[in-house]
Amino acid sequence: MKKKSNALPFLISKHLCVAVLLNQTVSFHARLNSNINVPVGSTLILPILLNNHGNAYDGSTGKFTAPYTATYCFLATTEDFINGPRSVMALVVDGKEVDYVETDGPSYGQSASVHAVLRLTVGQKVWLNVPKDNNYFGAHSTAFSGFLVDHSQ
Ligand SMILES: [Ca+2]
Repeated sequence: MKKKSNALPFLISKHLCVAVLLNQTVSFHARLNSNINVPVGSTLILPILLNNHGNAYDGSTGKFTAPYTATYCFLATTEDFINGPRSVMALVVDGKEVDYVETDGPSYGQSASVHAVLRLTVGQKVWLNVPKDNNYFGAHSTAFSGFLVDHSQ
């Protein structure tokens, strides 16, 4: 007797899983709208949202909240373009620093970037912290981006 194939139910199940995952995407790109000084210990808030697919980035608090347990990529770049102040920022997860950069104080026109590919659980928050004072962030060159890489467990 020929054994009954399980191929069709498997394919239907796989197709439904893929369809669900295709809708579980998230990405954002946020930038400044003016040159700003930020007090030490503050969150660097980027209120202009060129993209916020999935609404995971909050432009009023500057924080990204992981909507799914997944792997995400984050990047942020800044520039100070006056002598004296520097641009200092740290990428943090739930307040814990994972990357840090600063530009040179006496110079100007220097850029610096933080980036990370992170495995996050649903609800974890990622943002840019300003760990030192005497900062200057240029509007035309300061941006924060992130996107979901994959859902694999
Ligand atoms: Ca400077």
